[in-house]
Formats: sequence, structure tokens, C-alpha cells
Amino acid sequence: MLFVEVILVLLGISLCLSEEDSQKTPFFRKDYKYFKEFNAFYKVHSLGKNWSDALTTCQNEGAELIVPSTKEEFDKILEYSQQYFLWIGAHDIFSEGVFITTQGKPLSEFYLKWKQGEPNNVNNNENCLIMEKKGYTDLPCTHIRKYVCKRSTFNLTQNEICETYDLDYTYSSDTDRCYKIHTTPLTWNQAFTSCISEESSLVTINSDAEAKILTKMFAQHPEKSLKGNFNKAEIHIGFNDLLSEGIYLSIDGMSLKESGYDNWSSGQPDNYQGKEHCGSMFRDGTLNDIECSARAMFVCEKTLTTMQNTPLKLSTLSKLPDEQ
Ligand SMILES: [Ca+2]
Ligand SMILES: [Ca+2]
Ligand SMILES: [Ca+2]
Ligand SMILES: [Ca+2]
Repeated sequence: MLFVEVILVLLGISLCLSEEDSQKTPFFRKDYKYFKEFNAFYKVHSLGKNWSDALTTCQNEGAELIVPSTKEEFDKILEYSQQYFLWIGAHDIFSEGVFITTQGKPLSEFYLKWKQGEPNNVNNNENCLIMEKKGYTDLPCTHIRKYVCKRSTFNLTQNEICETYDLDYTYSSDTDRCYKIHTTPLTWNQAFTSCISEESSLVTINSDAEAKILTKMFAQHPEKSLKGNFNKAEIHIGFNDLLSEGIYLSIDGMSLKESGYDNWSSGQPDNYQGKEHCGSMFRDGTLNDIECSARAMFVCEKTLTTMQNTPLKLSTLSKLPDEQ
């Protein structure tokens, strides 16, 4: 009898464990909230943008501009966002009156409720949609509205060691960090922004070992393998002298020496034609100053939670001495 009880208890434990396992919340991003009932992650962007920029921001975060699937989701998103109006990821830009989602699906496959009198395509210039409690309205796509990005768990990959869904990040034990090389060339400022939208930062070089990691990653993309017209000899690095001419600081505010790597290429920095204010690295690992508007490849660097300093909390900020 005791034997049977033990078996039953063990069975119970293993059932509990496997249930817990299968119910484990998948990870997407720290700045997204998971709603179990919709099997999806959401983020409210309370800085308004035009429709196209809102869409790009969501996509850069690995998500999509929301199109609610059901009335429940529609209601929940308005409630959760605490907004009256939100862009949705549907438009009739391709064909007047034919509303499709940014994934090319008919809007009719989703929750569809028009506000009374809409869509009315005023001045023949209303091709983007907002949602509000009373339903959808078409508006000029250039209007500025807040928005919500959504990522469903469908096909969501998990890169656990790098704490991201993005499988392009690879871990390096030499620095205990994760890196991703972007082969689509961007300006320095775009690269800086792109890394932030991936919850990482434009790489800073803090040691010879880290410089070696970068030269190896760069070497995997030799010049002749790269198509298009851009600077293929250098990658953007997280330093510049934009704050004070001639004083190069890493994006976390340290001099290159303090930062741990100041191996300039010979004759650099030369501020060529007075136009070079952003940081880059040549294929041999030496540093250069280049024009911020030059398009080049770049690397994003991800600091893992286990090694992050305690973030400055808002509560700390609200108690500055002069405000007390
Ligand atoms: Ca229209
Ligand atoms: Ca309208
Ligand atoms: Ca670094
Ligand atoms: Ca230079």
C-alpha cells in the first residue's frame, strides 16, 4: 500500500513539473508585457509617431503594429494602453478602400468595427487606421498618434543565453556578453538607434579581447561578399566627439583610455575635412573617426542581466535633493 502511495506521489510531482514546464512563459523582451489570454506580448508606445514610423519602430523591436484579432483583445488594448486613439497595422495604401494588414491579410479576417461614418477617405488622403472605443477610423498616415506593438508567441524563438528571441546574437565567454553584427549598412546615428531598439547598445571596445571578437565577426563578411555602395572597410563603434570637438568619449561617457581600448590607426583621428565626429574600427582592429552620415555595418552588444549594475530607479530620480 505504502509503495502504491509513493508511486502516486511521485507521479503527482512529475505531472506538476511537466505542467509547469509546458506553461513556462516564453521570453520576448523586458519592455513587453505578456497577456496569457491572447498568447502575445504588448508594448505601449506613448511617444506618438506617424503611421509609417510607428510600424518601423514595432518591426525594429521584433514585433508588429497591432491589429486586434478579437473584441476582447481590442477592449483589453484600449484599457491597458490608457489611450483614446492608437494606430493599428492596417491600411488601404495599395488600393483605395481595400484595407489590409501590414502582413498583407484582409482586415476582415481580424476584429473589424468601423466608427460611424468611417472609413470616409476625406480629401482622398486617409489611408491609415486608428482604433478607438467606437471603432476604426481612417486618417492621413502623416498624423501623429500613439501605438501598441504586438508579438504573438507563434514561432517565437528563444535565445536563452543571450536573453533575447533574436538568434543572431552570439555569446562570447571572453567578455561574458552577446554580440550581433548588422550587415545592412546604416549611418552611425541609425546604428546607435537600431541597437537600442534591440535592447542592446552600439558596441564599445573595452579590451583587446573584445577588439579581437569584433575583428573576427567583421572578417566573416569580407568586402567582396558585400553588395551595394557603402563603406565596407570599417564598422561603426560606440564612441564619438559629438559633445565636444576632439574629445572622444564612448557612448557610456568614458574616454577611450578609461574604456579600455584606444588603439587608433596611424594618423587617426584626423577629423578629415573637419567632418569626422563618429567612431569606427578598421578590419585590423584599429580605430578611426569617420563621418557620422557614412553608412557602414555595425555590431550591437548585449549586457546580460547577471552582470548589469542596479538600474537607477524612477523613485530615486523623483527624490532629487532640490525637489524635496
Ligand atoms: Ca483611403
Ligand atoms: Ca476618415
Ligand atoms: Ca564592450
Ligand atoms: Ca579619420
